[in-house]
Amino acid sequence: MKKSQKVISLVMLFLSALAIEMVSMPAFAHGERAQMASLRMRTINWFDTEIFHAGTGERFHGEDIKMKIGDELLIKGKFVPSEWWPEHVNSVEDAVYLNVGVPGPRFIRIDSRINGVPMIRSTRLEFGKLYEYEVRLKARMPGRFHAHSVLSIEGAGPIIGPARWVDVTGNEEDFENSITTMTGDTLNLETYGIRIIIFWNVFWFIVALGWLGYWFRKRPTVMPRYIKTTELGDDADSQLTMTDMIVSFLFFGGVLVATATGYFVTQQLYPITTPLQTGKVEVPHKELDNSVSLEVLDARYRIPGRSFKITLNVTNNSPHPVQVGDYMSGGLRFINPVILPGLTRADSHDLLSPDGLTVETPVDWIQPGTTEKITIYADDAMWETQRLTSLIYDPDSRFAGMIFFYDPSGKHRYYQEIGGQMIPVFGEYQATPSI
Ligand SMILES: [Cu+2]
Repeated sequence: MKKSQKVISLVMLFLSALAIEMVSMPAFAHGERAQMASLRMRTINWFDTEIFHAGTGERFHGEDIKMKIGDELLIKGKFVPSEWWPEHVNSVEDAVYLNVGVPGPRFIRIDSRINGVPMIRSTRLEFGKLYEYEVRLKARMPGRFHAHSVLSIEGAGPIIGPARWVDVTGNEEDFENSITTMTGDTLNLETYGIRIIIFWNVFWFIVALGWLGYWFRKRPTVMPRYIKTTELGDDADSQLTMTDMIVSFLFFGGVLVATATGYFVTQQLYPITTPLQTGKVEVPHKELDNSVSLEVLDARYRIPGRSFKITLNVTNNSPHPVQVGDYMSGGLRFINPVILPGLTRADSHDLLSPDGLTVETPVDWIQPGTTEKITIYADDAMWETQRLTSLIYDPDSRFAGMIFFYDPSGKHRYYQEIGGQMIPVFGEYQATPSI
């Protein structure tokens, strides 16, 4: 290589290292916004999410949740798999696993449940039904993490729910993870079996190196050998010497002996074992309360105003007068401050718009037994900053979300999923003909 070429390649190397460094700067988010709008709006409707320190019950409103190594974090909430689930995304009816999104094994999961059923294994869910979940974690490593609830759906990937920043301090050495087995032994899961794992990995690595080393030593391999065998045709076997045969036989015999020895020794040391359980667990679902029913008449998204307008008929069959308090879609929550005043964001990443919802209604409260036509406007720059406006580029312009009604005392709440066709509007709402 010439000197100039060397300099050029060094510069290139430096530049690519710099580029990698730049794109891998500390991540303050991890792809929440990268998922398609339709995936976030029309897959899992997460709501009532609460993430807090399980020991002290502290919410740490407006700041990170502060924890020490060994402290427990509780994530709980509700979700409804959308009735408007996109056609191209695999369904929750196949296999779903309740998970938590944190970068690596920063926590251990102590318990996780959907509608009270332990979620050690996967399950199936149904569209339009209500599920309550709970995940209990124990802090294992220090650091600052964005802890999400996640549903991992077979074929569709992880669908992430809301998150809170969790700040874990303390010494990693202090972490304890001991369990008592059914046979009464106490095991430290952090170190249990680690020696034997290292032994077998090193053992097979050496065997593999020896095998490759034998075939690659001195003589021409890979392409030259391939060409030679092709040329020789039926006589290709003549390439193998007697030594090759003996060495191969020794390797083969050795591998068999090692595997069998490993098996018998393990049987001797651990006579009682159970295989990993892989079946699916059935979860009973809950029905949504249909006391307040709705019919979407029209839904429009006004692009310049980042404003979403839904006109709907609301029929109140509940015993209380009700009005819309909030609307949630794609993880964003728009609040009607007339009904729910004084709400503030839990932290700077909370996707809450405390006054993002305006309700145009002929009556302050929709009385029991009546039907009213109302219009709600969900307006906030978050539509843009959370990249949900890309919804209008989807081949099927559809939306979904959860709408929440409250009675005047605030004690009764009714909620439904709403969804349907969404029409983009490029000017003012009035400028478009009504449908
Ligand atoms: Cu996050």
